[in-house]
Amino acid sequence: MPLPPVTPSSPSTPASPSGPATPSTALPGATPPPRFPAGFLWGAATSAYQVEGAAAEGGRTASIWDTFCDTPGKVFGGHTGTVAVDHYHRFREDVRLMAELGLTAYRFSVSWPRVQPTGRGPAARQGLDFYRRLTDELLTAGITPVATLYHWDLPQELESAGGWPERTTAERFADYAALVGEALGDRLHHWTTLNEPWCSAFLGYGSGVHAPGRTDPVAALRAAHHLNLGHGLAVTALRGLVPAAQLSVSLNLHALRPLSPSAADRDAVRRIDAVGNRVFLGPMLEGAYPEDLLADTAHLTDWAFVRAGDPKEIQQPLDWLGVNYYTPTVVSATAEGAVPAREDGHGGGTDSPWPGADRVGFHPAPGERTAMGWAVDPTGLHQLLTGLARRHPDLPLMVTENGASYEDEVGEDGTVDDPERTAYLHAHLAAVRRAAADGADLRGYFAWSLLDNFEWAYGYAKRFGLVHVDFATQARTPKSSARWYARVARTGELRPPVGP
Ligand code: IFM
Repeated sequence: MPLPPVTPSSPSTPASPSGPATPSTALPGATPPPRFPAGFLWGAATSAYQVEGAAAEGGRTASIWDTFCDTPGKVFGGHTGTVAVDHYHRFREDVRLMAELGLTAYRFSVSWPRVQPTGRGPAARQGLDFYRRLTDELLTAGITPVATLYHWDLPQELESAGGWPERTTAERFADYAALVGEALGDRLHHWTTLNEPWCSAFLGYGSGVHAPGRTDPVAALRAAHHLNLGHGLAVTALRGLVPAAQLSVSLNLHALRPLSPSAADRDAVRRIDAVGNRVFLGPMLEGAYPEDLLADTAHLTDWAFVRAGDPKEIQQPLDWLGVNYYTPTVVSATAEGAVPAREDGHGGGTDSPWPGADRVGFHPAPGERTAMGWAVDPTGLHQLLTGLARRHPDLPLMVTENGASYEDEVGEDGTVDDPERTAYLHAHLAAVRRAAADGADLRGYFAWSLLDNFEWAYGYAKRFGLVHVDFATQARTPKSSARWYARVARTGELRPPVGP
Protein backbone atom coordinates (compact mmCIF):
# COMPACT_ATOMS: atom_id res chain seq x y z
CA MET A 1 0.00 0.00 0.00
CA PRO A 2 1.46 3.39 -0.88
CA LEU A 3 2.23 5.66 2.04
CA PRO A 4 -0.25 8.48 2.11
CA PRO A 5 1.32 11.82 1.27
CA VAL A 6 2.74 13.73 4.20
CA THR A 7 0.69 16.67 3.01
CA PRO A 8 -2.93 17.05 4.08
CA SER A 9 -3.91 18.04 0.54
CA SER A 10 -3.55 14.46 -0.61
CA PRO A 11 -5.92 12.64 -2.95
CA SER A 12 -7.52 11.03 0.08
CA THR A 13 -7.91 14.22 2.08
CA PRO A 14 -10.00 17.16 0.96
CA ALA A 15 -8.20 20.35 0.00
CA SER A 16 -8.44 23.35 2.26
CA PRO A 17 -11.83 25.08 2.02
CA SER A 18 -10.02 28.39 1.49
CA GLY A 19 -8.83 27.09 -1.91
CA PRO A 20 -5.54 25.33 -2.36
CA ALA A 21 -3.97 27.84 -4.77
CA THR A 22 -4.37 30.66 -2.31
CA PRO A 23 -3.87 29.02 1.06
CA SER A 24 -4.12 31.16 4.13
CA THR A 25 -0.74 31.68 5.72
CA ALA A 26 -2.49 31.91 9.11
CA LEU A 27 -1.54 28.87 11.14
CA PRO A 28 -4.16 26.28 11.93
CA GLY A 29 -4.27 24.25 15.12
CA ALA A 30 -4.12 24.54 18.89
CA THR A 31 -2.93 27.57 20.87
CA PRO A 32 0.71 26.95 21.70
CA PRO A 33 2.33 27.55 25.08
CA PRO A 34 4.30 30.80 25.36
CA ARG A 35 7.71 29.14 25.61
CA PHE A 36 9.65 26.45 23.84
CA PRO A 37 10.58 23.61 26.20
CA ALA A 38 13.85 23.63 28.12
CA GLY A 39 16.45 21.57 26.26
CA PHE A 40 15.06 22.51 22.84
CA LEU A 41 18.13 22.92 20.61
CA TRP A 42 18.56 26.39 19.16
CA GLY A 43 20.94 26.12 16.31
CA ALA A 44 22.24 27.31 13.00
CA ALA A 45 23.51 25.16 10.16
CA THR A 46 26.19 25.22 7.47
CA SER A 47 27.76 22.67 5.15
CA ALA A 48 31.40 21.93 4.42
CA TYR A 49 31.64 22.94 0.76
CA GLN A 50 29.58 26.09 1.34
CA VAL A 51 31.72 27.49 4.15
CA GLU A 52 35.05 25.76 4.70
CA GLY A 53 37.23 26.77 1.76
CA ALA A 54 40.78 25.37 2.16
CA ALA A 55 39.96 23.18 -0.81
CA ALA A 56 43.50 21.93 -1.31
CA GLU A 57 44.65 21.78 2.32
CA GLY A 58 45.34 18.81 4.54
CA GLY A 59 45.23 16.33 1.68
CA ARG A 60 41.66 17.15 0.61
CA THR A 61 40.93 16.09 -2.95
CA ALA A 62 38.32 17.38 -5.41
CA SER A 63 34.66 16.70 -4.81
CA ILE A 64 32.01 16.69 -7.52
CA TRP A 65 31.27 20.31 -6.62
CA ASP A 66 34.87 21.38 -7.30
CA THR A 67 34.57 19.78 -10.73
CA PHE A 68 31.12 21.27 -11.37
CA CYS A 69 32.31 24.76 -10.41
CA ASP A 70 35.24 24.42 -12.81
CA THR A 71 32.85 23.57 -15.65
CA PRO A 72 32.02 26.79 -17.56
CA GLY A 73 28.41 27.91 -17.31
CA LYS A 74 27.40 25.75 -14.36
CA VAL A 75 27.72 28.21 -11.48
CA PHE A 76 26.82 31.89 -11.43
CA GLY A 77 29.81 34.11 -12.18
CA GLY A 78 32.16 31.11 -12.27
CA HIS A 79 32.15 31.20 -8.46
CA THR A 80 33.64 28.27 -6.53
CA GLY A 81 33.89 27.03 -2.95
CA THR A 82 37.69 27.03 -3.04
CA VAL A 83 37.88 29.78 -0.40
CA ALA A 84 34.19 30.05 0.53
CA VAL A 85 33.99 31.89 3.89
CA ASP A 86 37.21 30.38 5.19
CA HIS A 87 35.49 28.56 8.07
CA TYR A 88 38.35 26.01 7.99
CA HIS A 89 40.71 28.68 9.32
CA ARG A 90 38.20 30.88 11.14
CA PHE A 91 36.15 28.25 12.95
CA ARG A 92 37.28 29.49 16.37
CA GLU A 93 36.02 33.00 15.61
CA ASP A 94 32.80 31.46 14.26
CA VAL A 95 32.25 29.37 17.39
CA ARG A 96 32.79 32.52 19.48
CA LEU A 97 30.10 34.22 17.41
CA MET A 98 27.71 31.30 17.97
CA ALA A 99 28.33 31.52 21.71
CA GLU A 100 27.69 35.28 21.66
CA LEU A 101 24.42 34.60 19.86
CA GLY A 102 23.37 32.13 22.55
CA LEU A 103 23.17 29.19 20.14
CA THR A 104 23.00 25.84 21.87
CA ALA A 105 23.70 23.72 18.79
CA TYR A 106 25.68 23.92 15.55
CA ARG A 107 24.92 21.69 12.58
CA PHE A 108 27.90 21.33 10.25
CA SER A 109 28.80 18.75 7.64
CA VAL A 110 31.90 16.64 7.35
CA SER A 111 33.67 16.85 4.00
CA TRP A 112 34.11 13.33 2.66
CA PRO A 113 37.08 14.27 0.37
CA ARG A 114 38.80 15.96 3.34
CA VAL A 115 38.44 12.92 5.58
CA GLN A 116 38.88 10.13 3.04
CA PRO A 117 40.42 11.80 -0.02
CA THR A 118 39.96 8.98 -2.52
CA GLY A 119 36.59 7.87 -1.16
CA ARG A 120 38.06 4.55 -0.03
CA GLY A 121 40.74 3.27 2.31
CA PRO A 122 42.11 4.89 5.45
CA ALA A 123 41.19 8.30 6.76
CA ALA A 124 43.37 11.37 6.33
CA ARG A 125 44.56 12.30 9.82
CA GLN A 126 44.58 16.05 9.12
CA GLY A 127 41.01 15.92 7.88
CA LEU A 128 39.73 14.20 10.99
CA ASP A 129 41.80 16.53 13.18
CA PHE A 130 39.96 19.53 11.79
CA TYR A 131 36.60 18.09 12.85
CA ARG A 132 38.04 17.07 16.25
CA ARG A 133 39.19 20.64 16.83
CA LEU A 134 35.86 22.07 15.68
CA THR A 135 33.87 19.66 17.87
CA ASP A 136 36.05 20.33 20.91
CA GLU A 137 35.75 24.08 20.42
CA LEU A 138 31.95 23.72 20.31
CA LEU A 139 31.82 21.53 23.39
CA THR A 140 34.01 23.96 25.33
CA ALA A 141 31.59 26.74 24.39
CA GLY A 142 28.63 24.63 25.58
CA ILE A 143 27.30 24.17 22.03
CA THR A 144 25.99 20.76 20.96
CA PRO A 145 27.65 19.57 17.74
CA VAL A 146 25.33 18.01 15.18
CA ALA A 147 27.24 16.43 12.28
CA THR A 148 25.95 15.68 8.81
CA LEU A 149 28.03 13.04 7.05
CA TYR A 150 27.07 13.94 3.49
CA HIS A 151 26.03 17.35 2.24
CA TRP A 152 26.57 16.80 -1.49
CA ASP A 153 30.39 16.76 -1.77
CA LEU A 154 31.05 13.29 -3.17
CA PRO A 155 34.77 12.63 -3.77
CA GLN A 156 35.27 13.08 -7.52
CA GLU A 157 37.03 9.72 -7.69
CA LEU A 158 33.82 7.99 -6.67
CA GLU A 159 31.81 9.89 -9.26
CA SER A 160 34.36 8.91 -11.89
CA ALA A 161 33.72 5.31 -10.85
CA GLY A 162 29.98 5.78 -11.43
CA GLY A 163 28.77 7.89 -8.47
CA TRP A 164 25.51 7.39 -6.59
CA PRO A 165 23.81 5.44 -9.41
CA GLU A 166 26.22 2.62 -8.50
CA ARG A 167 25.75 0.38 -5.49
CA THR A 168 29.42 0.51 -4.48
CA THR A 169 29.04 4.21 -3.60
CA ALA A 170 26.55 3.23 -0.86
CA GLU A 171 29.06 0.72 0.49
CA ARG A 172 31.88 3.29 0.35
CA PHE A 173 29.64 5.74 2.22
CA ALA A 174 29.13 3.26 5.07
CA ASP A 175 32.91 2.75 5.33
CA TYR A 176 33.44 6.49 5.45
CA ALA A 177 30.70 6.87 8.09
CA ALA A 178 32.50 4.27 10.19
CA LEU A 179 35.81 6.16 9.93
CA VAL A 180 34.18 9.38 11.10
CA GLY A 181 32.17 7.59 13.81
CA GLU A 182 35.28 5.92 15.19
CA ALA A 183 37.18 9.20 15.27
CA LEU A 184 34.49 11.50 16.70
CA GLY A 185 31.94 9.22 18.35
CA ASP A 186 33.50 9.73 21.79
CA ARG A 187 32.49 13.41 21.74
CA LEU A 188 29.79 13.79 19.10
CA HIS A 189 26.39 12.23 19.65
CA HIS A 190 24.00 13.84 17.17
CA TRP A 191 24.44 12.53 13.64
CA THR A 192 22.63 12.99 10.36
CA THR A 193 23.61 10.62 7.56
CA LEU A 194 22.52 12.54 4.45
CA ASN A 195 21.37 16.07 3.82
CA GLU A 196 18.52 16.37 1.31
CA PRO A 197 19.15 13.19 -0.69
CA TRP A 198 16.40 14.39 -3.07
CA CYS A 199 18.75 17.13 -4.27
CA SER A 200 21.70 14.72 -4.58
CA ALA A 201 19.68 12.27 -6.67
CA PHE A 202 17.27 14.40 -8.68
CA LEU A 203 19.09 17.73 -9.10
CA GLY A 204 22.47 15.99 -9.43
CA TYR A 205 21.50 13.20 -11.85
CA GLY A 206 18.04 14.27 -13.13
CA SER A 207 17.88 17.97 -13.97
CA GLY A 208 21.65 18.38 -13.77
CA VAL A 209 21.52 21.81 -12.09
CA HIS A 210 23.64 20.42 -9.27
CA ALA A 211 26.87 18.42 -9.38
CA PRO A 212 27.67 16.11 -11.04
CA GLY A 213 25.32 17.66 -13.63
CA ARG A 214 23.98 14.49 -15.21
CA THR A 215 20.55 14.42 -16.86
CA ASP A 216 19.40 10.82 -16.83
CA PRO A 217 16.11 9.94 -15.09
CA VAL A 218 17.09 6.31 -14.54
CA ALA A 219 20.43 7.33 -13.05
CA ALA A 220 18.48 9.67 -10.74
CA LEU A 221 16.24 6.83 -9.50
CA ARG A 222 19.22 4.52 -9.07
CA ALA A 223 20.99 7.30 -7.15
CA ALA A 224 17.95 7.73 -4.87
CA HIS A 225 18.03 4.01 -4.04
CA HIS A 226 21.76 3.96 -3.36
CA LEU A 227 21.47 7.05 -1.18
CA ASN A 228 18.76 5.22 0.76
CA LEU A 229 20.97 2.16 1.02
CA GLY A 230 24.00 4.24 2.02
CA HIS A 231 21.89 5.81 4.77
CA GLY A 232 20.82 2.42 6.12
CA LEU A 233 24.31 0.94 5.99
CA ALA A 234 25.78 4.02 7.65
CA VAL A 235 23.20 3.91 10.45
CA THR A 236 24.07 0.26 11.08
CA ALA A 237 27.79 1.03 11.11
CA LEU A 238 27.38 3.96 13.50
CA ARG A 239 25.09 2.02 15.86
CA GLY A 240 27.83 -0.58 16.25
CA LEU A 241 30.58 1.97 16.85
CA VAL A 242 28.85 4.75 18.78
CA PRO A 243 26.34 3.32 21.23
CA ALA A 244 25.37 6.81 22.46
CA ALA A 245 24.66 8.06 18.93
CA GLN A 246 21.39 9.84 18.17
CA LEU A 247 20.97 9.01 14.49
CA SER A 248 18.90 10.73 11.82
CA VAL A 249 18.66 11.88 8.23
CA SER A 250 17.67 15.35 6.97
CA LEU A 251 15.05 15.38 4.21
CA ASN A 252 13.84 18.38 2.22
CA LEU A 253 10.23 17.26 2.15
CA HIS A 254 7.96 19.03 -0.30
CA ALA A 255 4.86 20.65 1.22
CA LEU A 256 2.52 20.10 -1.70
CA ARG A 257 -0.65 21.88 -2.74
CA PRO A 258 -2.82 21.13 -5.75
CA LEU A 259 -3.56 24.14 -7.97
CA SER A 260 -7.24 23.25 -7.81
CA PRO A 261 -9.23 20.66 -5.85
CA SER A 262 -9.76 18.62 -9.05
CA ALA A 263 -8.97 14.92 -8.93
CA ALA A 264 -6.36 15.44 -11.67
CA ASP A 265 -4.49 18.13 -9.73
CA ARG A 266 -4.64 16.03 -6.60
CA ASP A 267 -3.15 13.16 -8.55
CA ALA A 268 -0.32 15.52 -9.53
CA VAL A 269 0.25 16.03 -5.79
CA ARG A 270 0.35 12.26 -5.33
CA ARG A 271 2.98 11.85 -8.08
CA ILE A 272 5.27 14.56 -6.74
CA ASP A 273 4.77 13.33 -3.20
CA ALA A 274 5.88 9.87 -4.41
CA VAL A 275 9.06 10.96 -6.18
CA GLY A 276 9.77 13.92 -3.90
CA ASN A 277 8.95 12.63 -0.42
CA ARG A 278 7.90 9.01 -0.17
CA VAL A 279 10.84 7.78 -2.28
CA PHE A 280 12.86 8.37 0.91
CA LEU A 281 10.24 8.19 3.68
CA GLY A 282 8.92 4.86 2.38
CA PRO A 283 12.08 2.79 2.53
CA MET A 284 13.67 4.65 5.44
CA LEU A 285 10.70 4.63 7.79
CA GLU A 286 8.42 1.86 6.50
CA GLY A 287 10.74 -0.57 4.74
CA ALA A 288 9.33 -0.37 1.20
CA TYR A 289 9.19 1.81 -1.89
CA PRO A 290 5.68 3.15 -2.53
CA GLU A 291 3.86 0.99 -5.05
CA ASP A 292 2.53 4.04 -6.88
CA LEU A 293 6.10 5.31 -7.40
CA LEU A 294 7.10 1.96 -8.91
CA ALA A 295 4.04 2.15 -11.19
CA ASP A 296 4.65 5.80 -12.19
CA THR A 297 8.25 5.02 -13.20
CA ALA A 298 7.68 1.53 -14.70
CA HIS A 299 8.24 2.89 -18.23
CA LEU A 300 11.73 3.96 -17.16
CA THR A 301 12.97 1.11 -14.99
CA ASP A 302 11.94 -2.17 -13.37
CA TRP A 303 13.86 -1.19 -10.22
CA ALA A 304 15.91 -4.41 -10.50
CA PHE A 305 18.75 -2.50 -8.83
CA VAL A 306 16.85 -2.92 -5.54
CA ARG A 307 18.11 -6.25 -4.16
CA ALA A 308 16.02 -8.51 -1.94
CA GLY A 309 17.63 -7.52 1.38
CA ASP A 310 17.87 -3.79 0.64
CA PRO A 311 14.59 -2.58 2.17
CA LYS A 312 15.55 -4.24 5.45
CA GLU A 313 18.99 -2.62 5.36
CA ILE A 314 17.48 0.78 4.69
CA GLN A 315 14.77 0.73 7.35
CA GLN A 316 16.91 1.26 10.44
CA PRO A 317 15.38 2.68 13.60
CA LEU A 318 16.10 6.40 13.82
CA ASP A 319 16.32 8.52 16.96
CA TRP A 320 14.98 11.61 15.21
CA LEU A 321 14.20 12.91 11.75
CA GLY A 322 15.51 16.18 10.32
CA VAL A 323 13.11 18.25 8.23
CA ASN A 324 14.38 21.03 5.94
CA TYR A 325 11.74 23.47 4.75
CA TYR A 326 11.74 26.76 2.84
CA THR A 327 8.58 27.11 0.72
CA PRO A 328 5.55 25.14 -0.46
CA THR A 329 5.15 23.62 -3.95
CA VAL A 330 1.98 24.12 -6.02
CA VAL A 331 1.30 21.58 -8.77
CA SER A 332 -1.33 20.80 -11.38
CA ALA A 333 -2.04 17.95 -13.74
CA THR A 334 -0.90 19.61 -16.92
CA ALA A 335 1.98 21.83 -17.80
CA GLU A 336 -0.39 24.51 -19.10
CA GLY A 337 0.40 27.80 -17.41
CA ALA A 338 3.14 26.13 -15.47
CA VAL A 339 6.53 27.55 -14.70
CA PRO A 340 9.20 25.86 -16.79
CA ALA A 341 12.28 24.46 -15.04
CA ARG A 342 13.38 27.05 -12.51
CA GLU A 343 17.04 27.76 -12.07
CA ASP A 344 17.08 25.68 -8.91
CA GLY A 345 15.59 22.75 -10.77
CA HIS A 346 12.38 22.67 -8.79
CA GLY A 347 10.20 23.09 -11.86
CA GLY A 348 9.43 20.77 -14.77
CA GLY A 349 11.25 21.05 -18.09
CA THR A 350 13.17 18.85 -20.48
CA ASP A 351 15.70 17.70 -17.96
CA SER A 352 13.24 17.10 -15.21
CA PRO A 353 14.12 16.26 -11.63
CA TRP A 354 10.79 14.42 -11.36
CA PRO A 355 11.00 11.06 -13.18
CA GLY A 356 7.54 9.59 -13.71
CA ALA A 357 5.81 12.95 -13.34
CA ASP A 358 6.20 14.42 -16.82
CA ARG A 359 2.68 15.82 -17.03
CA VAL A 360 2.86 17.71 -13.77
CA GLY A 361 2.99 21.48 -13.94
CA PHE A 362 4.60 23.69 -11.29
CA HIS A 363 3.08 27.03 -10.33
CA PRO A 364 4.23 29.96 -8.25
CA ALA A 365 2.92 29.68 -4.69
CA PRO A 366 1.13 32.81 -3.51
CA GLY A 367 2.69 35.16 -1.00
CA GLU A 368 5.65 37.43 -0.54
CA ARG A 369 8.90 36.21 -2.05
CA THR A 370 12.43 35.93 -0.83
CA ALA A 371 15.43 36.79 -3.02
CA MET A 372 15.32 33.20 -4.30
CA GLY A 373 11.80 33.88 -5.59
CA TRP A 374 10.44 31.40 -3.04
CA ALA A 375 7.06 32.22 -1.48
CA VAL A 376 7.02 32.81 2.26
CA ASP A 377 4.46 30.43 3.72
CA PRO A 378 5.00 28.94 7.17
CA THR A 379 1.85 26.82 6.91
CA GLY A 380 3.88 24.43 4.73
CA LEU A 381 6.21 23.74 7.65
CA HIS A 382 3.28 23.14 10.00
CA GLN A 383 1.75 20.84 7.38
CA LEU A 384 4.91 18.73 7.11
CA LEU A 385 5.58 18.50 10.83
CA THR A 386 2.03 17.58 11.81
CA GLY A 387 1.73 15.17 8.85
CA LEU A 388 4.87 13.35 9.98
CA ALA A 389 3.75 13.33 13.60
CA ARG A 390 0.45 11.73 12.64
CA ARG A 391 2.13 9.03 10.58
CA HIS A 392 5.10 8.45 12.92
CA PRO A 393 3.98 9.58 16.39
CA ASP A 394 7.02 8.12 18.14
CA LEU A 395 9.65 9.77 15.98
CA PRO A 396 11.12 12.98 17.39
CA LEU A 397 11.61 15.74 14.82
CA MET A 398 14.04 18.60 14.37
CA VAL A 399 13.86 21.36 11.80
CA THR A 400 17.40 21.02 10.49
CA GLU A 401 17.14 23.86 7.96
CA ASN A 402 14.85 26.83 7.55
CA GLY A 403 15.67 30.34 6.46
CA ALA A 404 15.56 32.90 3.72
CA SER A 405 17.76 34.80 1.32
CA TYR A 406 17.40 38.56 1.05
CA GLU A 407 19.45 41.28 -0.58
CA ASP A 408 21.15 42.42 2.60
CA GLU A 409 23.17 45.58 2.58
CA VAL A 410 25.69 46.93 5.03
CA GLY A 411 24.52 50.33 6.30
CA GLU A 412 26.71 53.39 6.61
CA ASP A 413 27.15 52.65 10.29
CA GLY A 414 28.40 49.14 9.47
CA THR A 415 25.26 47.33 10.66
CA VAL A 416 23.06 45.02 8.59
CA ASP A 417 19.35 45.41 9.13
CA ASP A 418 17.30 42.52 7.73
CA PRO A 419 13.76 42.82 9.06
CA GLU A 420 12.36 40.52 6.35
CA ARG A 421 14.54 37.65 7.53
CA THR A 422 13.50 38.26 11.14
CA ALA A 423 9.85 38.20 10.09
CA TYR A 424 10.45 34.98 8.13
CA LEU A 425 12.12 33.28 11.09
CA HIS A 426 9.46 34.50 13.50
CA ALA A 427 6.64 33.18 11.32
CA HIS A 428 8.30 29.80 10.84
CA LEU A 429 9.16 29.41 14.51
CA ALA A 430 5.53 30.16 15.27
CA ALA A 431 4.66 27.28 12.91
CA VAL A 432 7.07 24.99 14.76
CA ARG A 433 5.56 25.92 18.11
CA ARG A 434 2.07 25.41 16.75
CA ALA A 435 3.04 22.00 15.35
CA ALA A 436 4.40 21.06 18.78
CA ALA A 437 1.10 22.12 20.36
CA ASP A 438 -0.64 19.94 17.76
CA GLY A 439 1.31 16.87 18.84
CA ALA A 440 4.64 16.88 16.97
CA ASP A 441 7.59 15.92 19.17
CA LEU A 442 9.95 18.74 18.23
CA ARG A 443 13.45 18.80 19.67
CA GLY A 444 15.24 21.59 17.88
CA TYR A 445 15.42 24.21 15.15
CA PHE A 446 18.39 25.18 12.98
CA ALA A 447 18.36 28.40 11.03
CA TRP A 448 19.91 28.18 7.58
CA SER A 449 22.47 29.53 7.70
CA LEU A 450 24.88 30.69 10.35
CA LEU A 451 26.90 32.61 7.74
CA ASP A 452 26.36 33.97 4.25
CA ASN A 453 28.02 31.39 2.04
CA PHE A 454 28.37 29.65 -1.33
CA GLU A 455 24.79 29.03 -2.49
CA TRP A 456 25.56 26.24 -4.99
CA ALA A 457 24.60 27.15 -8.59
CA TYR A 458 23.94 30.74 -7.43
CA GLY A 459 27.50 31.14 -6.17
CA TYR A 460 27.82 34.03 -3.71
CA ALA A 461 24.87 35.92 -5.22
CA LYS A 462 22.38 34.80 -2.56
CA ARG A 463 22.78 35.47 1.15
CA PHE A 464 21.07 33.23 3.71
CA GLY A 465 23.20 34.03 6.78
CA LEU A 466 22.25 35.27 10.22
CA VAL A 467 25.75 36.68 10.04
CA HIS A 468 26.79 38.84 7.10
CA VAL A 469 30.10 37.96 5.48
CA ASP A 470 32.09 40.44 3.42
CA PHE A 471 33.36 37.99 0.81
CA ALA A 472 36.40 40.19 0.03
CA THR A 473 37.66 40.58 3.61
CA GLN A 474 35.84 37.69 5.32
CA ALA A 475 34.63 40.16 8.00
CA ARG A 476 31.65 38.79 9.93
CA THR A 477 28.79 41.08 11.06
CA PRO A 478 25.76 39.66 12.85
CA LYS A 479 22.61 40.95 11.14
CA SER A 480 19.66 42.30 13.13
CA SER A 481 17.95 38.92 12.58
CA ALA A 482 20.83 37.25 14.44
CA ARG A 483 20.30 39.56 17.42
CA TRP A 484 16.57 38.79 17.39
CA TYR A 485 17.22 35.03 17.10
CA ALA A 486 19.72 35.24 19.97
CA ARG A 487 16.99 36.69 22.22
CA VAL A 488 14.63 33.86 21.32
CA ALA A 489 17.35 31.25 21.90
CA ARG A 490 18.26 32.73 25.30
CA THR A 491 14.69 33.05 26.59
CA GLY A 492 12.90 30.25 24.74
CA GLU A 493 10.19 32.86 24.18
CA LEU A 494 8.99 33.73 20.69
CA ARG A 495 8.75 37.50 20.86
CA PRO A 496 7.40 39.35 17.85
CA PRO A 497 10.05 41.16 15.84
CA VAL A 498 10.45 44.74 17.02
CA GLY A 499 9.68 47.35 14.35
CA PRO A 500 12.36 49.70 12.98
O1 IFM B 1 22.05 26.24 0.82
C1 IFM B 1 21.13 25.22 0.75
C2 IFM B 1 21.58 24.04 1.58
O2 IFM B 1 22.85 23.60 1.23
C3 IFM B 1 20.63 22.88 1.42
N1 IFM B 1 19.26 23.30 1.66
C4 IFM B 1 18.79 24.50 1.01
C5 IFM B 1 19.77 25.64 1.24
C6 IFM B 1 19.26 26.92 0.56
O3 IFM B 1 19.11 26.71 -0.81
